[in-house]
Amino acid sequence: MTYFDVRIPGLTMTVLKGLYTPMGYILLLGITMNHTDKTFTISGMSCGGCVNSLTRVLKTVPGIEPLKIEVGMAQLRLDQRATSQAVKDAVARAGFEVTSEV
Ligand SMILES: [Cu+2]
Repeated sequence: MTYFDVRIPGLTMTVLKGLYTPMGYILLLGITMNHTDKTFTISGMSCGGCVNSLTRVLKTVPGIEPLKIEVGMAQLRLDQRATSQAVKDAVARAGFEVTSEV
């Protein structure tokens, strides 16, 4: 079984490539999920170490995909599994605080 993601603007699809037939692989559509991109302003970050620790924590949260993380801000792709509160909680676990989001 091979899993891979197909990314189309506004849509993320997880495709399951599973069945091998005499004709070759056939593709099975697994999950279709909408996502939104949001930018969070974050206080308490000061260096690349902060960027690394925040990135590490955010990557553990289902539905959060870090797009770009810099000192003071995180641009994230969120699917329906991830709420703003989940982002705030994860940022707090990393030792920082969300001050605004757009
Ligand atoms: Cu730091």
